[in-house]
Amino acid sequence: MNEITRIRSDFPILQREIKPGVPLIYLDSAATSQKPSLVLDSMSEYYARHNANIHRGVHTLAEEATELYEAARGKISKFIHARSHTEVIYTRNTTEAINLVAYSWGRKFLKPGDIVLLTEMEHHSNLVPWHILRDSIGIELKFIPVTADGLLDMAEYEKLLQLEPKLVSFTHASNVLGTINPVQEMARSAHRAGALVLVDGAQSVPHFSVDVQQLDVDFYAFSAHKMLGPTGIGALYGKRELLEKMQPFMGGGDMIREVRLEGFTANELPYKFEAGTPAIAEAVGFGSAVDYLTQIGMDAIHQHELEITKYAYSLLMNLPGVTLFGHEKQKRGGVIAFEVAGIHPHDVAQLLDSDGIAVRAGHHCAMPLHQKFGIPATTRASFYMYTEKSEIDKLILGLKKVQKLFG
Ligand code: C6P
Repeated sequence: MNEITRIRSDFPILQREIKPGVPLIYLDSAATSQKPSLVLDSMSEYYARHNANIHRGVHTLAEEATELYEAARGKISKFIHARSHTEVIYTRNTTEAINLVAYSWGRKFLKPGDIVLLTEMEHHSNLVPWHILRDSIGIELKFIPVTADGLLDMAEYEKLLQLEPKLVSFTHASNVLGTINPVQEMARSAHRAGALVLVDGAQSVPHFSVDVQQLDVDFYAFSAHKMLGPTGIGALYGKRELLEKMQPFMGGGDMIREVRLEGFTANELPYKFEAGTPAIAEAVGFGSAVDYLTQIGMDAIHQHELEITKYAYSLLMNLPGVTLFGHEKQKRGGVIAFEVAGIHPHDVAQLLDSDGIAVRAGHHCAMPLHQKFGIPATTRASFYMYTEKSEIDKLILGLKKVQKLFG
């Protein structure tokens, strides 16, 4: 059995047929990844043997559940190379992690007229929280432009830094262009200009090794469901000294040390930001996802995806009538968004689905980026550790069939 066949056998859903005789070809991992048995089994085992509420009981199950929940945090912290597990806050997803920073840091430390610097390639989850903050406290938003070939305009970035923004917030990897941004270099420049740095890691942590200390970012947000884990849980990494100074995000149980009728004292990190009963089984699944990724090795995963992406890019590029977005030669992540001349992306995706091929069509929650390129929508194929070259071949055949059908 070769490595990819062995990996695929760990994912029950990859054995599925979409209809009799039509196997699933899952090319939508940027939307959400599939889950290996290790993750599914750990969650089912948690409910079958250890289910209880955490941090609240002294009985055996409560202690076991708490231990599992915190052990998962430890694994996640190690995975992204945080200094301490206290710098890893569980959130619902990347979106909530970014909203947490906008609310808990932004509302406390930003004043009217302060600048937050974003980019034109952001997902809505790194745009709208800042729009909301602008509308409520009067901050100003500026955007690093995207070049015609899908990279951030670094010269323009350096100029925008002269405006002394308080925060630079940008994606590590674009979910449309596949661009991998130079985080370390950008963070260095931002810090030199006196700004903090928030990175949206939704499309990076799942695909290559991330070291938040080496990158020297202040905040880093990601979701479990894109990295083999369950939906409903994600994480925010934050430097301890910043998290300490921020106001709580939501109020309720677990995030307090003491409550009086007149007020409360916030709990220590990371609990200060985790109000109410959290997603416990999901945290356990998140921890198992990290175990699985570590076992395969992030460098091996990245290498496989680079190869698959290069293969897909070269075949798609040579398909007449197909236009690809993003940089051709730049090392890029495993997503390729494209247009098929004269055919709406939804029709492309629907017809591919009849051959069992799952791709995404639409603006991929990056409407401003699509507007920039003057198109309402694209079709997007995205890859992961379990994607095989034969699946790319089937995508190409599927696209030729779509083109033939539309004449
Ligand atoms: N992009 C896609 O199909 P959540 O939904 O919070 O887990 O992740 C949001 C998010 C943030 N940043 C980037 C770069 C993303 O790609 C995503 C999710 C999915 O592209 C769903 S829209």
